[in-house]
Amino acid sequence: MVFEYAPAPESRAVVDIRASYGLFVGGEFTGGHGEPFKTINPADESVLADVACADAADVDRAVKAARTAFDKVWGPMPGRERAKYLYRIARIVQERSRELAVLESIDNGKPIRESRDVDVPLVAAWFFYYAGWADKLPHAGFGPDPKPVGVAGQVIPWNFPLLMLAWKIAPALACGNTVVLKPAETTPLTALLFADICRQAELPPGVVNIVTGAGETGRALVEHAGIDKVAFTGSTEVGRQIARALAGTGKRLTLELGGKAANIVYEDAALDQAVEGIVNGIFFNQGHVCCAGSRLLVQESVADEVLERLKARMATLRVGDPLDKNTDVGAINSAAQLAKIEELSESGEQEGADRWSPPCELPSQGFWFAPTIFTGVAQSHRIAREEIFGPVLSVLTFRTPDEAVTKANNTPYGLSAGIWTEKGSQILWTAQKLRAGVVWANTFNKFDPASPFGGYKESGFGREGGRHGLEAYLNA
Ligand code: TXE
Repeated sequence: MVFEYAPAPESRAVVDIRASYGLFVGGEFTGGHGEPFKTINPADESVLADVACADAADVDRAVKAARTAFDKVWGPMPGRERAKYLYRIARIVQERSRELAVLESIDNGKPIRESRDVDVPLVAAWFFYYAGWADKLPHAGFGPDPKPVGVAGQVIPWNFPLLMLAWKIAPALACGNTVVLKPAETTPLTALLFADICRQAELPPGVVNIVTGAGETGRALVEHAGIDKVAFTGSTEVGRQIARALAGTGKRLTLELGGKAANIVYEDAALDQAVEGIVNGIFFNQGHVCCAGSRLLVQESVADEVLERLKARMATLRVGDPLDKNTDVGAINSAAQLAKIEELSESGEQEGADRWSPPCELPSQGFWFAPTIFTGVAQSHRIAREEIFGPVLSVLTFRTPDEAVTKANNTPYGLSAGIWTEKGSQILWTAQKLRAGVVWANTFNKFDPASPFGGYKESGFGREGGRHGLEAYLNA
């Protein structure tokens, strides 16, 4: 199947999707012993490819390949040599960026403008950034002789398939670890294209292994005795299961789980800028973002004004074909996720909140949900407490800064938050009181490889990004 994306002649990208894809183990693409599964295009429900499924024996092969590569090649290799491979991977990602972006949009449903301008450039940035660390570890305050942890088992979700892969693989490799990574079952294709990039970069076999499959494959990986460190991004529920399974095993663990971020708008904020931040905070990537600004907390005195401007802005959002470069909001990643968003939205109506969406014609095939806001939301409503992970914003109001902070912190999660005000002192006061791992001021959803990212409370523990992101992968 050939997909062509050509917004302009000079940026033509052709992606030829093979009928079937294998696992990547020990530098080779191989079959799996589990039942192959289909990955579909969520924008039209067409089948993209059959993908091999790794069972426990396949996972064992991958872990052994990673161990051999760790012991014989990658662990002993000087940091400056490892850096060369990471730089090479970063450059190939840039060279093949259009192919990666098209494949990501087809398999995930996200708009090409996001995969092309955000996801893929950040993937390259992550590899460039951690390549720069590889030869500096002994001089960076980690101790005189920091050692890699060993073999890392990494399980990632479907909302940023390539970017989550880069967040996991780049720091692990920079520190001298080898990895076995499992992408999500609804978005396995770009991880396998990345495996091809590893081959092209002549990365030694076994340093990166990709095992595809669903939860059973993930479980076999994280529970494998040959794994030294587990890194998981996904639902809080599965995070809990993994933490329980790993208790007492001595394996290192980092968890990046769900969120219910508050985006706080004070009355003195630059309102148009704040409205852009609210829209970006919840509708970027269809709201499939763990740090999405899914609760708007707006000061009562400006609430009507903000809502009016927000609705006017939402009416301009273009929902539709992910491969159209004018699209703002793409497809929901899966039927299961769509059902979850619908169910929670219905609960919002039943519990008494007011639902609003701009007029918007959704495609008849595929998984779609119109950008939606709920007003009149109480803190006790499910839509104010549970992660919806879709393009749905719950609006609450507050009178005083104390009330804003109390409401913002009234959640079991603590991944991110946003503050909109023209007063520097108000930003500092609020940021200090918020129990969230990332706090943005007068912006939202900004990511940089040098910034640590991670949560408080049920959003997990450990930090990814920056110098902090190395700590999880070093015995120092
Ligand atoms: O997550 P799962 P799902 C939230 C979001 C979403 C909900 C459910 O609210 O609606 O979770 O999404 C693998 N051992 N987030 O069901 O199941 C699985 O194959 C090991 C927030 O997709 O957690 C996939 O690769 N691995 C989140 C990965 O875990 C297991 C991103 C995530 O899937 C496993 C995604 C097991 N027992 C969902 N069971 C975020 N923090 O960004 C499943 N997996």
